[in-house]
Amino acid sequence: MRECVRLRPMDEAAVVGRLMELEIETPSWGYGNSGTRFHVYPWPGAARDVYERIADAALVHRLTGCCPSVALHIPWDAVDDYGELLAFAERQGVRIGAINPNLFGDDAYRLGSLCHRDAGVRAAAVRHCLECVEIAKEVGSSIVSLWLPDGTNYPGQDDLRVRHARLVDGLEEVYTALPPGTRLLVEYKFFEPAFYSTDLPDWGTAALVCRRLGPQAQVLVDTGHHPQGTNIEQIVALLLAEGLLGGFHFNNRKYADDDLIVGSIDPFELFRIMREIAKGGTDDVAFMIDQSHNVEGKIDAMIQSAMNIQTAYAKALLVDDKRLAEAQAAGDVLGAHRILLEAFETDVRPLLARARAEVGIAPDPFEAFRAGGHAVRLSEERGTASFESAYERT
Ligand code: LRH
Ligand code: MN
Repeated sequence: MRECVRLRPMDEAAVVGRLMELEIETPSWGYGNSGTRFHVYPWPGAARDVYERIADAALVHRLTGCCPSVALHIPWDAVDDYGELLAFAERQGVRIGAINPNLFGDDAYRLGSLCHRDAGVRAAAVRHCLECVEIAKEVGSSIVSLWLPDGTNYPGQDDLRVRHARLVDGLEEVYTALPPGTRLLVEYKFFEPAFYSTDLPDWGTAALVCRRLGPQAQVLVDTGHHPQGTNIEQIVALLLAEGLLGGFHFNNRKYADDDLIVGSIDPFELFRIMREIAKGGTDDVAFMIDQSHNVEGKIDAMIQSAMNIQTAYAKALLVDDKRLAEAQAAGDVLGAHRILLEAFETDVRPLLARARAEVGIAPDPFEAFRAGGHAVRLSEERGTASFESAYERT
């Protein structure tokens, strides 16, 4: 691993400046116990309600310095008084970010939500999205982030073109309710829970729908929602070029939508994605994490995730643009490729530690979490199973 050569001051300052601008939103649903269809293994001290989830998100921000907002999922995070919830979040030191409607957690949605054959179910789904637009207003959020599981399991089960028309009709009703400055992020996914057709399966369908809706609609790229072998950074580059990239749901996968820690399986892919971001033109791109931590601690997983994104971004910012452009112009295929590798193979931990020190953050937030005894404190405060059993052995 090439030691991070001490960059000329300007360079390092510029890199650190861009790095410190990076804001990563964490998902409330990543702090609670979650699992697979096989089992949910409870984690001692895991957050049990929206207030504890926001408190844990605030702890992650205090320890990393780069996670100032938390996304909510409705009704998982529903409360009677959103003003009180906003005040609590502000007291904790975080903003409330994207509001995620839930169009999968209701029996009525067996055959879809916005694309359901029954007008009553479609209307209920639209009403839920409009409720989320109102919640966004109440908590000062400028993003409604929509994923819908709609699809079919067998050929012939429903008419694919008619379902698309229903989708567009439903989204248009939601879009028209958006206050100025609020964006609707449209999240696609190529399969699951539907296993034959998905009504919003890929970036192309999401982009077409967003173009039809208008400028406040943009595409959300969940990095776990593509067929194996998909060149995600090329999708990102294209959506940026078209002004259609609204945000990310960062996570990583080995097989399907595994929702593992971002950069944990393929850090070079994350670097290539952040390289497209480092090239600029990404002011209003929302960097959000969307993961479920089934066997590991929730807070330390979120801290490691933020650190992995910072690491990939720091390396991406280190690419020698001038030499790269020259090699590309010269058609020097491997020369150009190696310039990218130089940056990827740079150990940016010293640079990140210096950048964190400048803003009073521990050089390694993960170690700071462990050394701070937060996990044991939270398990005692929340009266869950003794912690030693899980941690002592680690
Ligand atoms: C769907 C998804 C979506 C969320 C959910 C928690 O797979 O990525 O973003 O609503 O996970
Ligand atoms: Mn997602």
